[in-house]
Amino acid sequence: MTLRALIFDVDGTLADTERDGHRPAFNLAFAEFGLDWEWDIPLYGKLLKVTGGKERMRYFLENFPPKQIPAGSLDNLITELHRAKTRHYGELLATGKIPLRPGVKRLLNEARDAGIRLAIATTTTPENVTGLLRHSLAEDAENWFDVIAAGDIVPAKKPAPDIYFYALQKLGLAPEECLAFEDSENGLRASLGARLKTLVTINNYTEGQDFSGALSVLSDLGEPNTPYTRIAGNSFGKSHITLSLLKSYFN
Ligand code: XBP
Ligand code: MG
Repeated sequence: MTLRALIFDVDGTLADTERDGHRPAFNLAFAEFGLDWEWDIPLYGKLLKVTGGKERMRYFLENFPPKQIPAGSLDNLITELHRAKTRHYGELLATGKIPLRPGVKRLLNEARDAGIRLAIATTTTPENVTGLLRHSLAEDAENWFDVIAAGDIVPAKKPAPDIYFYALQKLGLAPEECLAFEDSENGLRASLGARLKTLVTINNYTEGQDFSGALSVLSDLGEPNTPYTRIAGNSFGKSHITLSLLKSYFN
């Protein structure tokens, strides 16, 4: 089969959004609602077990119950908190201080030049994706992607494969024609569940997770002058991931 499309996860893969983007945005939303909940860096690492911001808040309340839980409908509270969190996250993105990870822009440009299609498969909201693309990649970057599969468009979030099935269906491609990029075990379970070859680039929150089944596990995509570090799998003997290298998986 020929490689026809690259499908990217967003959080942790395109950019290190979790620690310095989503986490502070949740905390700003909690403060806005007069809640003394505070998700510090280690706690957030535990909460990342669950994908989806609304689902994560529910998991927090059930497993790390704070002293202060307002009366009334928790579902409504979570919906409103998530709306506020998404606004704060958008404002953080607009500062342009959340850069893309090494090699991401280079590889996206290379794929576009070669006519390889691009797609997104993420559990975060569509506006968070377009905000990141606009502020960290290019003003028109939303149009670089044929499909942006995001958020509640499928009911079951990663590690369920549904968001990848959705992206494949919209692309009109078979999994054998695509390659996925992920940073987390939950993400990898989702992409492998959709039978996608997957390359993993880790970050501080996901190092040490189980990445069995990945093509390769790397520190990042690398750049010509700042090579990636190989954690597992094929090292290719290269410093950075290129399209021709990815195509070698399809021969
Ligand atoms: C990302 C997530 C998201 C973000 C927060 O997972 O789990 O929930 O942390 O985004 P993945 P929302 O990278 O596997 O897609 O608050 O918009 O859900
Ligand atoms: Mg991710």
